[in-house]
Amino acid sequence: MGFEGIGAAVRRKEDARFLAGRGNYVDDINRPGQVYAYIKRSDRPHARLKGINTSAAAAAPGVLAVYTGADMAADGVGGLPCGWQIHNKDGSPMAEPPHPVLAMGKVRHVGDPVAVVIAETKQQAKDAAELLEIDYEDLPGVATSTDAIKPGAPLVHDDVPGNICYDWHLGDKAAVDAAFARAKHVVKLELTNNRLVPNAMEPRAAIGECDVSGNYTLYTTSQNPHVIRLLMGAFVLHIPEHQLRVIAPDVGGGFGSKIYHYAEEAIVTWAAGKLRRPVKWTAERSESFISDAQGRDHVTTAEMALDEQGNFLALRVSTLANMGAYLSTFAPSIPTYLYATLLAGVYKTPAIYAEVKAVFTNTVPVDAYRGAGRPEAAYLLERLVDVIAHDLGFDRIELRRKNFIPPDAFPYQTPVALQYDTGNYQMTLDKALQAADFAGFEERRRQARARGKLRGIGVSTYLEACGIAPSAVAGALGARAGLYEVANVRVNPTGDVTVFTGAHSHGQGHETTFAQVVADRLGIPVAQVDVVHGDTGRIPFGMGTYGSRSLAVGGSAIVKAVDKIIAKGKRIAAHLLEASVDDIEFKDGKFTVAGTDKSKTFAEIALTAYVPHNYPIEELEPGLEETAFYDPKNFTFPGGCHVCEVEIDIETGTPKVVNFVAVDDIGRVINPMIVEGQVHGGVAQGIGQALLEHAIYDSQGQLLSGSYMDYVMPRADNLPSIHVGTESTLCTHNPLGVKGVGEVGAIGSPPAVINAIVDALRDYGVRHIDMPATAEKIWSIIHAQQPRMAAE
Ligand code: MCN
Repeated sequence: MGFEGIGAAVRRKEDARFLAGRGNYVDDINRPGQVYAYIKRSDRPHARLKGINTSAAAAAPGVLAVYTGADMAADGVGGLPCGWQIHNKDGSPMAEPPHPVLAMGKVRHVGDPVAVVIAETKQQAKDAAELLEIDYEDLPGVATSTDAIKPGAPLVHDDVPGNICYDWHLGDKAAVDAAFARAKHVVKLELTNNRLVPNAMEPRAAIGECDVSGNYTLYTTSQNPHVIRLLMGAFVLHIPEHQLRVIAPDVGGGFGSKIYHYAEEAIVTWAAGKLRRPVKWTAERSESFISDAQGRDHVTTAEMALDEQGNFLALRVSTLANMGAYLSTFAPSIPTYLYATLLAGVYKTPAIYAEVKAVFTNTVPVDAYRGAGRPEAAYLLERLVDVIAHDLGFDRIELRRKNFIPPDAFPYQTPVALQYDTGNYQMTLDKALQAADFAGFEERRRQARARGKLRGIGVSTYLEACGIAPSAVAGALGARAGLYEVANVRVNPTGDVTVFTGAHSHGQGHETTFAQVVADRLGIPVAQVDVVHGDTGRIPFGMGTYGSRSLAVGGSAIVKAVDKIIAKGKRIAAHLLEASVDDIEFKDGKFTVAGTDKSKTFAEIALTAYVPHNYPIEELEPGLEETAFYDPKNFTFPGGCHVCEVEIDIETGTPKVVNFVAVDDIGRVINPMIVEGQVHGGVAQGIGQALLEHAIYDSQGQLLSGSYMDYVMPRADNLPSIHVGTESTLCTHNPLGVKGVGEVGAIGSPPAVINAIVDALRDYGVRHIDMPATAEKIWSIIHAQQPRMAAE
């Protein structure tokens, strides 16, 4: 056995089953007597629901039941709750309209669930749903946030005037106004952050089950089963938590879209109770496009005030955030506390003021998608810095260096609430520029031109906050739940270990990295540590996985629990070795009396704990199992530099990423191979957002890019070989010194890509191009005018 502890590139334990097709996903699970749900969804963006005739569908072969919103209301089923409350500028709470599980009175987006048909087979349920007679009265719809706030725009919710969910702000407006008044330069940029469809590899699925005693089990594709149990049990179905078990087994990716409590989970659980048969639902891919929460969708105006030398004096930001038709579980927090608080980025801008209006539209609800708020902030800043350099003639690298928070300024208090603990932005920039051979770029540009290609290079120096979050801070900011994490570490009598974690792994490799953390601390092989997650019946509690929190928060809870195990082990060893507990040292899996060769192995201590023939039974309970909660003092603040090099084909406008370098400071690295994979995945999604992906609605709210024919996912040939480097400044407030990595790729990369595209098009007078920078958009720019270069 080679070194397997912290820092070792241990191969993923979970791949033994995943690579052999032996995963156990929700759709792989079939319960005895199981029946199938098909959900009839609105095919129109906005309509009054005048009536639903279910009789033909109910009489169709194999059908057990057809339910509508009225049936659920009659049973006292509540609406889907929102987990975060934002307050308006005047202190009043945000508009929080009801979100019925099945539509009541109106449908508000394409995909809004209208009725559920339950039948013996999936096909029977689907066929019967065709027989539902739904009497809709179409209403005018509205799809964009800019249209939704226009006077006279259709109201998505009759009692939400102007479609405004909230009008919120952060920062010191007076200081910003004063800085703008005295500034030598002001540079303004308007930009949109395109709407995305998460597209996890495994579509969502759920099975509800109810036994004779009224005990419910829900199998679901969730990133946080305990939160689903809490929300669904307490607010929607009113099932006591001890009678509701939620299991999220293997989950094939989530990227945020599986955090939330969705209608289908409540539907199958409730229907299982009514029918006393297990009820299964699995989304079809096209259904996922209109029923999974989508991501981003910001329209922003940003202005920077600068002095003559290019020092940033103040930043003013105004953003419209499209919430979609209803508030998804975390949605209100994304364009506020996960976005505006990040607007300092890596820069020492002294004054910042941001206003955010969240707006309802007739579109699919929007919520956190990989990065959640932080990509929007990083994109805004890193585009703005390049535009400043362009407009005022500064060197884009020197402008960044000049405005960086210097390495000796930490801890650094930003003007937008966050206090960064550590970072070194000069270092990551230097390493990335070197790895990308930035200095040699102009020669590559020249060579490309000779081949008929336009070549550009783009840099982004981003920062993010993750490892969500200190509960007290989150609570003060409107979170309705705590954000700690829980670990239970059970040492079995023979010295192997089972770790029960409240985090959930759905691609991140926790079974391996968490085992490494434990193995490292206990001096035992990784194979001796089993990590259990995703089952409220086995794990004490948990807040789940999102916001790149699992290692920093969940891993820290594991460390705390392991440290309690070691402390107890020392007391047992002291008894066995007839020494004082203060003299016992624990190292490399052995408890030793300091300065002697008297020792006991970890396995011997474990066995003694369970077979207490010679044990301090008066002072110590037998067994070796500990639970710990960890509530972080602060977020962690990964930052770094991404450099992207593109080539554009002049004939077709097709952009190709030819080189990508990501140098990220993620604190101490547990498993470099997994980290590299996480960065690769994030960068792939960032390149997808920058060049290809776009959820496009027509003006009324009909989704036009609702399948893979129209919504372009990045494919292998859109991606270069990605160079990943990690440079560390250690997090100062968690015991591992780690920062999160799960989202950095998706946060740092989009501005690097767009900066590279704009750089490639510099001879065409391009100042900005909105994402996605498709071949069509680029072709239009190239062919709309002659390049300045050619004209000169
Ligand atoms: N890690 C490490 N050293 C560090 C930081 C992390 O070895 N310094 C390891 C961790 O132990 C873990 C992995 O890297 O195995 C990711 O850790 P972390 O940054 O804590 O992120 P989470 O585990 O909380 O995962 C959430 C994050 C988010 S928010 C999204 S979105 C996302 C992502 O992870 N969704 C993913 N990566 C994904 N990867 C896959 N395959 N599928 C998804 O849905």
